[in-house]
Amino acid sequence: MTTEKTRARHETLDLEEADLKSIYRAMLVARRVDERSWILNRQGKAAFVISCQGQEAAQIGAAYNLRPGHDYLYPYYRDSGMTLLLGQTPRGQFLSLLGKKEDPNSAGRQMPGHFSSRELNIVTSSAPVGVQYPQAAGTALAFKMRGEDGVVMACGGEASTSGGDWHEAMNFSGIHDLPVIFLVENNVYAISVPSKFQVAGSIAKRAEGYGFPGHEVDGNDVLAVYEAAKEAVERARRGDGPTLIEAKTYRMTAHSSDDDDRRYREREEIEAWRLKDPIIRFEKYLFENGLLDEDEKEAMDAEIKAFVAEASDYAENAPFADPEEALDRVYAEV
Ligand SMILES: Cc1ncc(C[n+]2csc(CCOP(=O)(O)OP(=O)(O)O)c2C)c(N)n1
Ligand SMILES: [Mg+2]
Repeated sequence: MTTEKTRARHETLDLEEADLKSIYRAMLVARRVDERSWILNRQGKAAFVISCQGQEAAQIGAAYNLRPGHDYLYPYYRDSGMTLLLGQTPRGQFLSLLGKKEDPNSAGRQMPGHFSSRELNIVTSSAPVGVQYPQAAGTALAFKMRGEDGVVMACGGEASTSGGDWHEAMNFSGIHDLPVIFLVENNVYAISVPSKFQVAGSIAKRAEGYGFPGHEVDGNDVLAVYEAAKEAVERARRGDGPTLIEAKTYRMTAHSSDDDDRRYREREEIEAWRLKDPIIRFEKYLFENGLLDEDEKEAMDAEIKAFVAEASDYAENAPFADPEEALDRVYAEV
């Protein structure tokens, strides 16, 4: 009893110091890549940016439970933190951002945010919000029919749960006890529409109606998200079926670089959420538990900033695709 009380939170989750450092590092890499992307946009080099800032804990806490290349991920456009954790690189993200030939997602054909990797089992998203959910259910059904222990994670924003695709996927997954985890990153806005005008009631509680567990977690607390996702992934791997996780978080930037959020939300609201910044919060936990100090933090950040800058320079200098290649891999035959 006493020992249980004095154990730190991460110890009760079987996370070791190295895990915590990897998680922290992944959150910081995601943030620095994102910040750099906005600079490239303001310099007129990147046409469009869509950000993960504020959602790093939700993304990395959840994805830390996946086995890259074995499990499947159906990310949505904000999940750069998640895809970086699973093995995509800052260089690849900048190549995609700038539409270069070497872009690993689509060789410069898709908008940024359409993460895709055959090796890592990351399936590209389609333009309509929410269609990833039935696709993810289909992949989970394949795992089940083949008797394999892979799991599928499908992600989206809260507004993606207002569409019919979400219901169909939830219902089908519930009927067939599929090994799928639905992660809803509830960041309060759907472009300019606040969630009170987009979502009726609780998203997490809807899971009960489909016959499987739903959990609402503090999406800015990386350990809370990790814990919920760990349980969900274990449950799916055991063959016990789906789980819905609603991670309550906040979109710290405008919807995209084409959006002016000053028209629909107060600066004070953003400032209040900045105090709950998931990275600063996790840093505090690491400091308090003697797992990180100022010097180590500074050194890690400097190292990350340097290699992010290097990745961005590489992408800037990389060639665009040749015009003759424009239709390659778009049609089976031209
Ligand atoms: C079916 C459909 N409707 C509308 C859009 C336009 N659209 C793109 S992103 C977006 C907001 C989605 O909000 P949410 O799901 O909360 O994700 P967030 O951007 O907040 O992370 C909308 C309405 C779309 N792509 N697809
Ligand atoms: Mg949203």
